[in-house]
Amino acid sequence: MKNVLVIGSTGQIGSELTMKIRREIAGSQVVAGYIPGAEPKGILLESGPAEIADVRDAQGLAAIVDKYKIDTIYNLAALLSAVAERKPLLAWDIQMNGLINILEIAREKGCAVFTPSSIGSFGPETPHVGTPQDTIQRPRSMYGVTKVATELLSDYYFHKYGVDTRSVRFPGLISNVTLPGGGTTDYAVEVYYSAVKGEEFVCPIGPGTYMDMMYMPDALKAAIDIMIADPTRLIHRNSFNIASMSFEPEQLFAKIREYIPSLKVRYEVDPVRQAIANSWPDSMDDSCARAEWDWKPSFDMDSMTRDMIDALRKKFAIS
Ligand code: AKB
Repeated sequence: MKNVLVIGSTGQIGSELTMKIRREIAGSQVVAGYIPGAEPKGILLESGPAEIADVRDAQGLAAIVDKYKIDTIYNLAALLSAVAERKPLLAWDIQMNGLINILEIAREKGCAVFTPSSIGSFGPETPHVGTPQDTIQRPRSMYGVTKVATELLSDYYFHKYGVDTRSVRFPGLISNVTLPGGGTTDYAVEVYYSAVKGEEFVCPIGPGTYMDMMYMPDALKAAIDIMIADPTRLIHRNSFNIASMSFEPEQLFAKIREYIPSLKVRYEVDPVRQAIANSWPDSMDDSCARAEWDWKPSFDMDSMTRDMIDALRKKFAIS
C-alpha cells in the first residue's frame, strides 16, 4: 500500500482514514477522492493531493489511477441504510455500478480494493446472537442487498481475475470528527453531541434494540490491517465480521450519564430505521478475523465514551 486513492474521503470514515494513512504508512501518497459539493477542507486538503472521484465516472477514475500510479483503492462511496431506503435506485447506482467500475479498473491496472460491507448485509433470518462469519445473508433493505452483492462481486473478481479484494463488515461506527449521514446506527453518535451540548436527545431507535457498534479508531485500524495482512493466511476475503461492543440504547445512555448525568432522552421511533435495526445482528462472532489477520479491538463502551466526551468538549470548547 503506497499510492492510495480514498474514494469518499470527506465522509465519516474517509475523512479520518485518509489522514491516518498519510500520517502512519511511511512513504505513502494518499489521494483524497471527493464529489463536487463534498470538497475536502483544512488539513485534509492541505496535507496531500485531492481529485474529483465519482465512482460512476469510470474514465475519470482510471485517469486518477494512472496519474498517481495508484496501487490500492478504498471505495467508501455509499448511501447509508436509511437514505438508501428513500433512494434505492441511486443507492444501487452508486454501490453497484460504482463498484463494477472500480473492480474493472483494478483488474486492468493491478490495484487492490477495499469496499466495506456492514452488519447491514444480514437479514431477519440470520442468527442474531454470535452471528457466524458464514451464515444466511438475506437482507431486506436496499443497503443490505448492495452490501451482499458487493461481497459476492468482490470475491468473484478475486477468484476469477486475481484482483486483491479484501473487506470487513463494519458495525455502527461512532466518531467525533465527521458525522455519519442517514444510517440506522447514527443515534449512537448523535447522542454524544446532544449530551455534550446539553440538549435533549430524540432517539429514533427503540429501547432494547441491540446492535454491534465500534469506535472509529478501531474501525480505521481494521481497514488498514486487513489490506496489509499476509494474503497466505486469508481463508476469507469479502467480508470479515469484526466486532468490539454490542449495546441497546438504554445501556449507552446509562454509560454517558456516568459522565454527564444531565443527559435527557426522549424516544420518537422511526419505523424505517427500527425495522432495519430489528433485522440486523445483535452481536457478531469475529473469530475468523482474529484468527486470519489478528484483528483485536482496543476500545470498549467505557473507554470510547470517555474519549468521545473529551474530544467533543474540545471541539465545541465546552468545559
Ligand atoms: C448504517 O447504519 O447504515 C451504517 C451501517 C451499520 O452500515 N452505519
